Amino acid sequence: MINIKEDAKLSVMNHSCAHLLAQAVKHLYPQALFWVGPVIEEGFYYDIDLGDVTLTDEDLPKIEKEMKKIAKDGKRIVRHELTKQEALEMFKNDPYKLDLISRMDEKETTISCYTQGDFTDLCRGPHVESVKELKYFKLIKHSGAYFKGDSKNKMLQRIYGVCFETEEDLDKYLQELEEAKQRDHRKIGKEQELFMTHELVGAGMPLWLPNGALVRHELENYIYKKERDMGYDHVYTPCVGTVDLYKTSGHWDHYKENMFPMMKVDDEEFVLRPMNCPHHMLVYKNKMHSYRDLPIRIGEFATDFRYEASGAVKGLERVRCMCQNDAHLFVRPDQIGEEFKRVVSLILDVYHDFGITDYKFRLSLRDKNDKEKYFDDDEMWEHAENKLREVLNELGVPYFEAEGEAAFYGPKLDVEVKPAVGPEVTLSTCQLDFLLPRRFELTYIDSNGQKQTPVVIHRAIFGTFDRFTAFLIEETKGNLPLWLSPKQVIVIPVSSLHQGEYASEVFNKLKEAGIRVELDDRNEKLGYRLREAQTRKVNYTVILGEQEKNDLTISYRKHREKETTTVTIDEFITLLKKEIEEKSH
Ligand code: TSB
Ligand code: ZN
Repeated sequence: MINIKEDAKLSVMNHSCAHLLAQAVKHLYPQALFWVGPVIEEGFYYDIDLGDVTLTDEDLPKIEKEMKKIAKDGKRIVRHELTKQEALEMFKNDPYKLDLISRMDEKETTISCYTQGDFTDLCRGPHVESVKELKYFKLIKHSGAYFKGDSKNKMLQRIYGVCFETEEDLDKYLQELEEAKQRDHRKIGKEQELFMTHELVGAGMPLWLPNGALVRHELENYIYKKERDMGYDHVYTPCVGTVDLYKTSGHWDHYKENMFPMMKVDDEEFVLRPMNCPHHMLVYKNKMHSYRDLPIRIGEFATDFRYEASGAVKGLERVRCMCQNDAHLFVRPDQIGEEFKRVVSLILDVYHDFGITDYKFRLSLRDKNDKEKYFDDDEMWEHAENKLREVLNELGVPYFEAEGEAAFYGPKLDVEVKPAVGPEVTLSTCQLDFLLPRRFELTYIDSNGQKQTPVVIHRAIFGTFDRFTAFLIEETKGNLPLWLSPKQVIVIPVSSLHQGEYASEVFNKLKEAGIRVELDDRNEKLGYRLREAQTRKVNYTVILGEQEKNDLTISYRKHREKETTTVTIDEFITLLKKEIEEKSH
C-alpha cells in the first residue's frame, strides 16, 4: 500500500484535506477546538476537542458532505506570516493553539497561518492553492485520542481520512484497505477461534484457544527440532526474577520503563521478567566451561512481560505477556562470525519453510547521544557494531541501518515485516552482546588455562510465538498450510442416514493416522455443510455418497480448488502425510 507521507505531492494534498476537515467540523460543531492534524502514512488525521460531543460512525458522512460543499465553493488557501505576539493575540481564545505557539521559537521558525474562506488555522504549510483541488477524499474512521497521548489528559476526538489526485487512486486505496481489514489477524483470529482477549485478564494478555494452541504446538515442535539439530540445549526457568537480578544485568537501569512494577513477597522484591537473558547467564554460570565446550547454546520458550502502552497493544502482534523463542549463545570471540552466520542461515531456512519472502534486514545501532538507554562504553559499542557489519557484508545479505533501535546491551540484526494494518514490526532478532557476560562475571578457561570472558549472542528466530502467529495468519489470510492447520480435514456424508456409518469409519481411520479431522454428519443440507467448511477454511473436505460407500473410496476437495478427486482412504492418508511432511504452503 502506498505511503502517503513519502509522496511529496500527496502529503501536501492530505495536509490541506486535514484543514478542510477542520473547517467542516467547525461549521457543524461551532464549539470545536483543534489540536494537531498531521499527515501520516495512511493519509491524515485531526485531533479535535468537541466539548461534550463524542462522534459516532453516522457523523463521518455528514462531515464529509460538508467538506465536499466547501471544496466545491473553491476558496483560495492564503498564507500569512505572523510575529509570536500577533499569533498569541489571534488565537487568544484557543488554549490548544496557545500551547503550540508558546513553544515556538520565533528566531528558528516563521510562524504562519493559512486561511480558506471563514477558517484560519495555525500551520507551517505548504498547502494546495485552493480547496477546489481537493476532490477525491474519504473519511476513514474516528477514535478517541488523549491530548498529547497522555491518559491523564482530556480525550479528544481523532478523525482519520485520506485524499488522492484521482478517483481511481482513491478507489484502489479503499479496496486495498478493505482487503487489509479482511486479512487482519484480529478478525481472522476471532472467526477461526484462534485466540481471545478479555478485560478481566487484561489488555495485551491474549488467551490462546484450542485452535490457536494447536498452531503454536506445531511451531514449538518445529523450531525445537531445528534447534536440537543445531546443538541447542533447552531449559525451563521462572518468569519472575528479583530486582537484584535485573540490577545486575542492567535492565533495572536501562529497561525499567518497559517493565511491570516491582512486587514484594516476604522479604524479596520481584519483577515479572521482560527478558530471559539474566536467567540464562546464571544457567551458564552454574558450572565451569572450557574453551572446547563453546559455543554453548541455551534455548527456552520463555514467557516474558513487558509494559506496552495500552494504545499500542494489538491482538497477538503486540502483547504485554509474550512467549519468546529465545536462546543465548555463549561463544569465544573467534567464534562470533561463524555463530552469527549460523543464526542468519537458520532465519533464512525458517522463512523459506514458511514461504515468507517480503522482509527486510535492519541493522539496529545505538543512538550515541542517548546515554540513558544505552550502556556508556564507546569502544565496546564500536567494536560490536563493526563486527556485525563485517559479518553482514561477508554474508552478502542486503540490510539497512537504523540508529537508536539497538538493545541497551548491544547492536542487533532485526528482521522487519509489514503487518496488514499499521507500521512495520520486528520478527526475528540476532543481537551481539559484550556487556552482560561482564556484568555476570562469566568465564571460560582458555587453552592456556586462563580465565576469559565469553561473548553472548541473543537470538529469537520467531521473535515471539505471539507475533509470529499474528504474522502467519495475515500472510496466509487465515489459510494455514496443512501441517499447521488446526482443522485439516472434515468428513461430510451426503446423508447421515445412508452413509453415516461409513463416514464414521473414514473419520476414525483419519484420526488414527494422526490427522486433525472433524465429522459433520448433522442433519443439514449438503450445500450448507460444504459452504460452512469453506468459510471455516478447512484444508480438505471429504464427501461421501453412495458411490464412495460401495467402492470403499472417498472423494475430496481441497480448499479454494474446484475439482473433486476420488481415491481410496489409504491413498488419501498417504497424500496428506506427504503434504504435512513437506510443509507445503
Ligand atoms: C532475543 N534478550 C533478547 C532475546 O534474547 C530480547 O528480548 N530481544 S527483543 O527485545 O528484541 O525481543 C525479542 C523479540 O520479541 C522481538 O524481536 C520481537 O519479535 C518480539 N517482541 C518484542 N516485543 C513484543 C511484544 N510486545 N509483543 C509480541 N512480540 C514482541
Ligand atoms: Zn536475551
